[in-house]
Amino acid sequence: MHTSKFKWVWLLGVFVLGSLALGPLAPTQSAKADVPATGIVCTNGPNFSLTAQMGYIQMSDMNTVYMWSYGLTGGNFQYPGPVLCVNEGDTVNITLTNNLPYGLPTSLIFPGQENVLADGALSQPEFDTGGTLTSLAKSAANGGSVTYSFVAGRPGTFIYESGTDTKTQVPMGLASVLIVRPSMGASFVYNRASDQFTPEEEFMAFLSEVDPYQHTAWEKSFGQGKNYNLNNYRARYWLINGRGFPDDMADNYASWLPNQPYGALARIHPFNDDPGAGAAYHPYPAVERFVNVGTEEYPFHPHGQNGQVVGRDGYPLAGPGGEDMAFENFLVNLGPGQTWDVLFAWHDAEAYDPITNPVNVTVPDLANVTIGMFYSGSPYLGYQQTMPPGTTTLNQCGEYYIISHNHALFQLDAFGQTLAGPITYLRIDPPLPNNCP
Ligand SMILES: [Cu+2]
Repeated sequence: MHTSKFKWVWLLGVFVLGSLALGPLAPTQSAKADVPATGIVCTNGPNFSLTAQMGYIQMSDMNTVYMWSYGLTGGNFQYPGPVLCVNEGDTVNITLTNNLPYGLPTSLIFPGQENVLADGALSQPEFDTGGTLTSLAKSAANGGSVTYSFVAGRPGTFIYESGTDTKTQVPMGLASVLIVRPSMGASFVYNRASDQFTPEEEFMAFLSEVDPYQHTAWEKSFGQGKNYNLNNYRARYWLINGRGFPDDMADNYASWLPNQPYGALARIHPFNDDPGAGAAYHPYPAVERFVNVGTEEYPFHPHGQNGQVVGRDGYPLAGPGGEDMAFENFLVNLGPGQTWDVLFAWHDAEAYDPITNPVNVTVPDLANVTIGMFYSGSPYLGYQQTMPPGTTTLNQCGEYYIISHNHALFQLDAFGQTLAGPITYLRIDPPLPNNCP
């Protein structure tokens, strides 16, 4: 009786603290009931209606930046645009409506897709009367629309983006992700048994950058962007899934980021493919789909474990005879325009346990350690301990957090505010069942 009452009060205390003081960062439930708090949010095809339009996003230095991006037609402005998910072999139809400001034309290109049609005819480059290339694909006049269609011929992670005035329109935000799922099933990256992953552990790192002077020029100069010289382009913000740190840790559809719906926290369970391990562990790894739509290399750097690189640019890594050429690597060094597909897992390799297998180093005195905001108070997965007076923690159930970030450290920046760029975390929950919300 006393125990259960105590538990209830304790839980209530955690809940109130969580909601009031610590709520925004706690990765619990998504603001949108039908969408999981973490992981890729697919808009499923094969038919889509997108609108190119202007809007604003919030940076982690609290600056607001004017953007162009895609939203679902009739829906909200969002950056990045919807993640489009289709199946291999689908005939994909995407109607683009052009609501960009200033009468600008725009178009869509689909790098990696072949024989793309625009309103039923092969989508071709456009030239002005002087013969200068104006668009890589058939464009939609302002206020008009074009329907692009293609057969999704092979699985992988792809970019879709503007093919018109690309030096301006892509960095202004007109780029997002197309995922083609293989015929083997939605829990495979490619048509290989070794590419199977845990479906609820599918993540995206959509990496991009913003030069605020370019964006302000378009916002303020009545459509000419004329105060901006492209030769002076220099990114000052770097984002992951359209957010900077710590906003990127927040749930998908976090209420205070109405135009930046995609979080970047990777939340997984320990991996163990031994059949005897049972339901406490996941028998397949997680997958992260990395995408670079910026102008610079992004050497992304997940701590804690190597990844298994299974594909790049929408191709499985395979030799001429189809041999599996997937390789294990620490760094994921994305060039501009690249996509990488990387499987990863967290192994409970040493099986540390406070009673049966304690960590065999002396834990320093509390006075001599710095306690991070996600620490549980215990070095053991699944355990929480009382923290020193005055210390609060965002830890929910004894889970681990491992940093995962861009390793070009100058890019960890929001217009001069350091440690505010593409940094996120890997969260490892204790084996199931656990007390995690
Ligand atoms: Cu690092």
